[in-house]
Amino acid sequence: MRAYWYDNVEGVDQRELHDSGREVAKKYLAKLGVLYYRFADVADVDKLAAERTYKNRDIITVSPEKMGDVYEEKVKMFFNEHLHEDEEIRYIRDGTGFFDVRSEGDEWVRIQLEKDDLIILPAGIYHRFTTDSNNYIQAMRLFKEEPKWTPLNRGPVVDENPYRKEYLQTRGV
Ligand code: KMT
Ligand code: NI
Repeated sequence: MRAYWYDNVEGVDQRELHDSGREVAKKYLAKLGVLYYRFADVADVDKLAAERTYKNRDIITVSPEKMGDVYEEKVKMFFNEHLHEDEEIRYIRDGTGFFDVRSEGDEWVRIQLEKDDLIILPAGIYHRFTTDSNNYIQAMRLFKEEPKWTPLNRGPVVDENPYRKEYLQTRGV
């Protein structure tokens, strides 16, 4: 895992690094409510899932080989800024990719993930996902019984969502 400020350069594919060269500390991610773990052993994931009452999981592979013609479309869709009314947990099993999360000042922080990285995005944080220029990631998605993580795209209505408001309140941002 490495986190850094996104460079906001336009006209460059979302899958490029967009590295401003300014690092973001793990501690700052924690302040945003974003938690990071490195687990080589799936038993550690089982423990975390049990503690947070996650009961189900699946594996998603995002690649042109797996998705065929819809790959490019999916990659664009994952990159729409959105939030969920529940936390989002991803455990990377293979490949690489980026989660971008909004900072207190509404800037993008880019989080680069690889195999054995596990990330927890809190409910209500605006974020987006993309593969990188290798166009391949495999991730475990953890679900509670009834996940409420339909993507809610950013806009005036979602800005008023109670989970968004609660997020801003608990983070003091
Ligand atoms: C997400 O939350 O955007 C996804 O599930 C994308 C694939 S998981 C790395
Ligand atoms: Ni999401």
